[in-house]
Amino acid sequence: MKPNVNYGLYLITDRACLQGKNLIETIEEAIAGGVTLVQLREKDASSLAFYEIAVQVKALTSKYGIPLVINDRLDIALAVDADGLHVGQSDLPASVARKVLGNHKLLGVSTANLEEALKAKAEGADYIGVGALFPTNTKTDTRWVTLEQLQSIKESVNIPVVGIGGIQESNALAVKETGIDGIAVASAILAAPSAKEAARRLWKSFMNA
Ligand code: TZP
Ligand code: MG
Repeated sequence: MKPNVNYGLYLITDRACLQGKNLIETIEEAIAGGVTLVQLREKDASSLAFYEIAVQVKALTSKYGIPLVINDRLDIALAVDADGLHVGQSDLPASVARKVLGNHKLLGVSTANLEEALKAKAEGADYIGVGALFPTNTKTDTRWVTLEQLQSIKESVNIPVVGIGGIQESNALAVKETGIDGIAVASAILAAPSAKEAARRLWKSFMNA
């Protein structure tokens, strides 16, 4: 069944941010700090490695009752019975992903302008990610979206919108003021000395403002 999703504090995993820390332990800490949704994003893993880590992350998110979305890989999302899939503009088309996933799984699409946002919705996206909003080392091939553009996309597309790219405690309030539904964060949580504390502070900045 498609879960009822709180998009407020959306954790995106990235091994490069971990600086040797254990991925599963760090995700668990982040969940303890208030993360509401996890996207497993493995850019360099073999299919076997991605599958094996996805099984572990699924067990963890199920334990805490939090949805798990798999980045890029429809096969892995289905194989581990994840709650959904997230695709970018160069991945499997959203319409195809929706057809294979059926209507009971979440589908998210990365977008950087209104045209892409409306197309994603028309093709069956449950939510869109919009960015990059601020400078980030986590993804280098980014397109830029201003907070004004983000607000205008949110006002024009009536599905949940999650902001992404360089979001941290210092800018979370400005992002919230655009009226969007959540913040997607990798480094500000995963690379922090305490993922739990970093998530807790972001949660307060965005959800409690
Ligand atoms: N897509 C656009 S920016 C980005 C992705 C995956 C990276 C987000 O990571 P961070 O560390 O929160 O900037
Ligand atoms: Mg992708």
